[in-house]
Amino acid sequence: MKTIIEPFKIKSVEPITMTNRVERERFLRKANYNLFKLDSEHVIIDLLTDSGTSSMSAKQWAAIMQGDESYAGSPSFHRFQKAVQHLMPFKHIIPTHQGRAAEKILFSIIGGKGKYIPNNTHFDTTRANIEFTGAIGVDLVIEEGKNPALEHPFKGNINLERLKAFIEEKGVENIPVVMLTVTNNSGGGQPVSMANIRATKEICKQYGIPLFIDACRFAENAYFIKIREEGYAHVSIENIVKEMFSYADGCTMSAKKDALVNIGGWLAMNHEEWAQHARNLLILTEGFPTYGGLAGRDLEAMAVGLEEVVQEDYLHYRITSTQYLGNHLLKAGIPIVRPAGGHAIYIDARAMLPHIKPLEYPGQSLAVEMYLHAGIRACEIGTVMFGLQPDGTEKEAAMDLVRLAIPRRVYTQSHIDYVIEALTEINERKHELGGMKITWQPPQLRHFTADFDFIG
Ligand code: P71
Repeated sequence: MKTIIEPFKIKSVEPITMTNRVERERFLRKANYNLFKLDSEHVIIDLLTDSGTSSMSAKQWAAIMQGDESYAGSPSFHRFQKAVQHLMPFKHIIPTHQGRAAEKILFSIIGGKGKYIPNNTHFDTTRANIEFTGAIGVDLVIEEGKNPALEHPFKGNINLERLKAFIEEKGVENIPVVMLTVTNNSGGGQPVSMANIRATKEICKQYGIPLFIDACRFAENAYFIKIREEGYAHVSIENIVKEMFSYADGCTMSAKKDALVNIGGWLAMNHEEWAQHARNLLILTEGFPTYGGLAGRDLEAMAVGLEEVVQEDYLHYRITSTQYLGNHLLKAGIPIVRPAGGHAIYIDARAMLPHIKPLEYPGQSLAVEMYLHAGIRACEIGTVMFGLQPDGTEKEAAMDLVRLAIPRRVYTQSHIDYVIEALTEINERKHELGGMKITWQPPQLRHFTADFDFIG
């Protein structure tokens, strides 16, 4: 059979409120053309993020009822710990309420002025937590990873030569860890190959530097290894995941992605002293080490989510349905970051709307039109997000993208067909789209709260 079906039946549904263009114009004007400021009830298809937006399974909801809410030593913690260690056999598993809490704790321990943390590409919360300590985050993704139109099976790979040169230049003593983000979200949801993880570990070993994985989308990365890397076609996803983590000394995790839950995360590692220190900080900010800012029921939901996310039928559907969206957009002549990512399709708005200058925010203009035309909410990842410099000046970002992030197990193929139809129609009259301006902005992270208007 060629048709890829959702490998689940729907037991419980949430209504989508249908709106028309006139209503959406009113809602968006009220939100000052910032999609983050819309009420989600006014959105028809919400592709703002795949984080925390998954549908949980009947088995996860059942596990929630098993949650033991004891302050200390809950059996829910032990079930959670066992599920994590089954895939990622680190000695210390420290639950946190989400990914950035794990990052905050880790970098409070190992960051600081004069330190450098290399990665393929740091996600923005990771970079922000590194910089908050005075350390510097460095992106060393391969050159192919920076070219949106170029096809390469593992565009998330780190540049091994540059990593080595970087360690030599800055000195081992100034690099507390090397990181790899799987899949590379900021680089288009692109995977890292097993060979690249293994070679990164070799370099780390040579210099005595621990390797940490930003594990958010580990299962999607494992599936790409299975279908694209020689020698893995017949290896189970579980064993691919175990091999990936066998090269690492620790990980940070936002369970809001590949643990299929709405809230949760963890920090894991083998290092005894760092773990001791991390638990002390955890008690200070998140909670006791057997719940870490979560309820016992959340730990149960993560334990079941980790079993479900490595199932091959699920991953086949997940990756293939994202590719389905990407392929149809390409067929309609819409430029996207290629190949399709695991969790999202990134439209190259700068290439699609060459008549809009980067400083007039082509990505924002496209995202706004997607909402007005069809009630679809996407996220600008470009000059709005990255263009504001610390000195208050503005500069065009490396790319102007619009991310269509796909929540896990939420939308069916007809929802995706609706998105394809809407974008095809917008593309046919793309010359009508105009530039935008910012009428108010905060000093940092302006994309969340800035006000916009059309130019002219
Ligand atoms: C995404 C998010 C969620 C998000 C965060 C900030 C602004 C907008 C959206 C979160 C990630 C991530 C990676 C690779 C760490 C985090 C933080 N991604 N690493 O893509 O993608 O996790 O949200 O649980 O704190 O929409 P956290």
